[in-house]
Parts: sequence; C-alpha cells; structure tokens
Amino acid sequence: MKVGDGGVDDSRVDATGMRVSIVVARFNEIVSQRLLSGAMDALIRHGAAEKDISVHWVPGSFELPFVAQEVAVSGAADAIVCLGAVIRGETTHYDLVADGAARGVARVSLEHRVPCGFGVLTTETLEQAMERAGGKHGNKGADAALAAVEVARLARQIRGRRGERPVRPGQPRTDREGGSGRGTRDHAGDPWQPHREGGSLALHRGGGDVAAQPADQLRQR
Ligand code: INI
Repeated sequence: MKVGDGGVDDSRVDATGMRVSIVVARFNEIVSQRLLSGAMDALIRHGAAEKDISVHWVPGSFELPFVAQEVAVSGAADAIVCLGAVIRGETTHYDLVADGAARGVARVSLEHRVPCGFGVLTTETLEQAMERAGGKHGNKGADAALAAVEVARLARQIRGRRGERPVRPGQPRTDREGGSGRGTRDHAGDPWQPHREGGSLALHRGGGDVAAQPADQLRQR
C-alpha cells in the first residue's frame, strides 16, 4: 500500500532495529509538528522502537543540514529525516531557504553515506502546507521517514553483499584510497576501528553524543 501520493511503498519498509534521527524546523511549527507526528507514527507502525528515535529541533529549515550533518558524523543514526515547511512570502528569502535546505540535506546524505529523507514542504500558502501535513495530500513527514528507512535497509543489503565495512566520515573509503582499515596501530577504544571479536574481525559504529530530545518526551510538546 502506498503512503500519500508519492513513491513510497508502505509494504517495502521495515524499520525494525533502525536508529532514526529526526531533525525538525520550528519555523511554521503548526505544520512541522504535524509532519513530525506523521513521521513518528509511520516509523513506529513499521517496527521502529521509540527509544531508537531521536528528535532534534532547529530554528528553521535552513539549519536542517547542519544538524543532520552533526548526527551523520556522530554515527548515531542509520537514517535521518529532515522536516520543515517553507512557505512563500513576499521576499526571495523563500527561495534561499528552500534551496539551502534541499541542497544541504542532499549533500549530507551523499558525503556521509547516511540516507536522509527530505520532508521539507515548499508551498505557496499555509493551506497547501497543511494539506500535505496530514491533510488531503497525505503526510510528507511520514513519506520522508519511510523513504529514509527503505533506503537505509537497501544500503545495508548492498554493503552486506559487497562485504563492505562501514566508513567513518572523513576516512578513506577503500583500501586503495589509503590505509588498509586493518590497522596495525593500537586503536583500542576507537569504535570505528576493526577489532578481534570471537576470532573474526568486527567493527562497531558507536552511538553519537549529539544531544537529542528523546522521542518519548516528544509527545508532551
Ligand atoms: N524557515 C522555514 O523553515 N520556513 C520558512 O518559510 C522560512 N521563511 O519563510 O523565512 C524560514 N526562514 C528561517 C530560516 O530557515 C532560518 O532559520 C533563518 O534564516 C536563520 O538562519
């Protein structure tokens, strides 16, 4: 079954065991709060545990990429969902904010190899935004959350098939790019370095230290 009228196929999404960070803009909060509710509901309906969902509020959509980047670098999330509402006013600010958010989020996703769902509405009016935040055009927050999880699952399959190890942002991606990844130095305590575990090499991505609002407190907002 499809969610909304977009390309997200509800039946393909399994959020079980996924750590998801939602970054949400406070600007036009009446809309973004609904996008957030839609995203949370969709993730939980698809098996995500509430404890694995964190929520980071930012002032406006322009700030979404920076905080998404902090989350990505921390290694705390398998998928990131960016939510906001950019509603056209009478100035060109709209275009700058919308463009900055879209390009910035795409860049974070590609550079840090963490799927980022883009649930930022860009509309002419508040009414159009509300229609896409749980109204007659569905909830784009839910769509963005499920898209990010679907892609995170796919990435996991592809990486698993290639036997590829996770990459710490800013580190060489392949052996040819520099460093073998099987360090001879003592990397004790570095969760990104391979270590012996039951006779085979293992590599853990540690949780991040980015301050997040736990999802179970969110409902009280
Ligand atoms: N931020 C939004 O999320 N939506 C908007 O519609 C919007 N408008 O129209 O100005 C908006 N502006 C704020 C912007 O995102 C930044 O927070 C601000 O420029 C400070 O950096």
